[in-house]
Amino acid sequence: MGFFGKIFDALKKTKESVSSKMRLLFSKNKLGDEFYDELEEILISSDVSVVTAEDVVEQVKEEAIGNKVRDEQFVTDLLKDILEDKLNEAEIPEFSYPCVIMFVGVNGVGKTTTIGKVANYFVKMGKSVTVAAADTFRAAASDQLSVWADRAKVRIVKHEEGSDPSAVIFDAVASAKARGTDVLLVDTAGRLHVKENLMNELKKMDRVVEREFPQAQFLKLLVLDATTGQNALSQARVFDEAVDLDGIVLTKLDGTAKGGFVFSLCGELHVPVVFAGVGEKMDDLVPFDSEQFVEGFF
Ligand SMILES: Nc1nc2c(ncn2[C@@H]2O[C@H](COP(=O)(O)OP(=O)(O)OP(=O)(O)O)[C@@H](O)[C@H]2O)c(=O)[nH]1
Ligand SMILES: [Mg+2]
Repeated sequence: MGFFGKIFDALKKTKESVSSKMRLLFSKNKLGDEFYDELEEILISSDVSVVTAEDVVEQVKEEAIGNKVRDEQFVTDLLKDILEDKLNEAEIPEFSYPCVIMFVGVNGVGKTTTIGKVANYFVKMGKSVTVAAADTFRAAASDQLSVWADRAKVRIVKHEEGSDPSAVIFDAVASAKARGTDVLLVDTAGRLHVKENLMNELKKMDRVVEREFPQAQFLKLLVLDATTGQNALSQARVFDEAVDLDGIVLTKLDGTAKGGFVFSLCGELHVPVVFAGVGEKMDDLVPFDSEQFVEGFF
């Protein structure tokens, strides 16, 4: 791991792309309308949404004019501060125990892998963990989760393929309550956010936890593939409407050059990023760090 940490290292591709454009911009332009237009374009090209890019550049403009300073370092530092403020607009929830965390998201974003990593994260903190295989839809989904449960050395509750996911959650909650488990992690089937029946199924699962385990902290985390870019925002909006998200896990940060949508997630949707996945192995997960993310961004 490098000096700044895993999030910083994972953003290498993003940083290369944004930094070279920034260098070019500073080399040819004085601060002025053209400069700010190009700055906005650079942000948008790394998947910052138009709304957020406009807002950020407007703030840079105001500060820079007010301070009558025109040097590169000043503008860069200013930009970093403003971007970090965007990330901090959504507050990361603190875990309290017992706690149930349900992982939702579209197909293949990394939900099951993330549960393996998060299980390991809590085990290392000395917590007891159970995972629930409520993806009863995809063939062998529970086998995949079993492999992760073995690796992290945690219990798994599972039913037969094709059974009702809410019934799995019901049993897993009963078992967690009976054993005094600290953390229950629920895997769910990948679902397209545009499929209404699948989103309704999610609401049903949500209600089971609310009803059966009111004394637990209940967090719903959306798993987003960081290589998706701005489409991730519309996924987040729809899942947030369906189950009221508490946070995001950003996966595949190690392969993306499109991390800019994260500023809009926090700044426009006010949903915080809780964890970041930076590889395929069990230890490749870190609590999100906004300062590191901004430093890694450019
Ligand atoms: N590079 C990288 N790969 C990841 C990361 N997280 C998950 N993956 C890979 O993404 C692929 C899909 O992961 P899964 O965990 O099966 O995704 P899922 O969301 O459970 O998929 P479905 O259950 O089919 O919806 C696997 O090949 C993982 O190894 C990450 O942080 N970095
Ligand atoms: Mg899965």
